[in-house]
Amino acid sequence: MTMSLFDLPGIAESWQEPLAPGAVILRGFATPDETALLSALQAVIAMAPFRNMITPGGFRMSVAMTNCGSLGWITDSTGYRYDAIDPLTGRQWPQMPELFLRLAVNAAAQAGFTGFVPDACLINRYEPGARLSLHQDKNERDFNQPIVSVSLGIPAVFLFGGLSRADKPARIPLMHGDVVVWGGPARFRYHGILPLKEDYHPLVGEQRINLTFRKAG
Ligand code: MD6
Ligand code: FE
Repeated sequence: MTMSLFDLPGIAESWQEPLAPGAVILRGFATPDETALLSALQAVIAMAPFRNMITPGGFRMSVAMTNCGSLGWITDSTGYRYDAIDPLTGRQWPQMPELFLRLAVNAAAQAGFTGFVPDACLINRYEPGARLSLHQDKNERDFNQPIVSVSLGIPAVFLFGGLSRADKPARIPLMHGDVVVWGGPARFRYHGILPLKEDYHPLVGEQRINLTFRKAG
């Protein structure tokens, strides 16, 4: 019998691409779980629908968001923060699906961050034209903890800058199944997403879903 490398589940279809000190792309890491991830996502958004939040500056975000886990990231006219209650429903955010947690823990470990246990999963939905302007992630309590970011659906161009907003960002394509793990010296790098181009993904349709896992509290 001849066995191809690509018959080895969980190994050959995923590879690491260093992005910067403290940041790595695990290409295709989430692909083996794509179907189960998307059905768990459906259950979450049935309880906590996507919505376009308002920035402290008064702008409606083009990216629609929701959360799962014990804490959720929100923005409104008073600022950015994590909260245990979904302001839209008045209830706690849905529990983080066990598969989400396992994927995030395994991705972090693969990147060298052992002991990462996220309590927050921010779920972003990009439709064509939606974008995320350059920002730093600074609302979490423990900056020694990394962030794990999972891309599903149509491709996006990730802007990956430096520690100053003025640093010219690199443009990194992120595809369905890619996972970025980001911490240590990369934790405060500016980053964003260019306006999404129209495209179609057979499982996800004309959109990109991003899951970002954090230890927020
Ligand atoms: C996105 N991601 O990929 C937006 N933040 O849709 C982020 O803002 C992000 O991917 C911190 C670490 C990784 C990320
Ligand atoms: Fe971010």
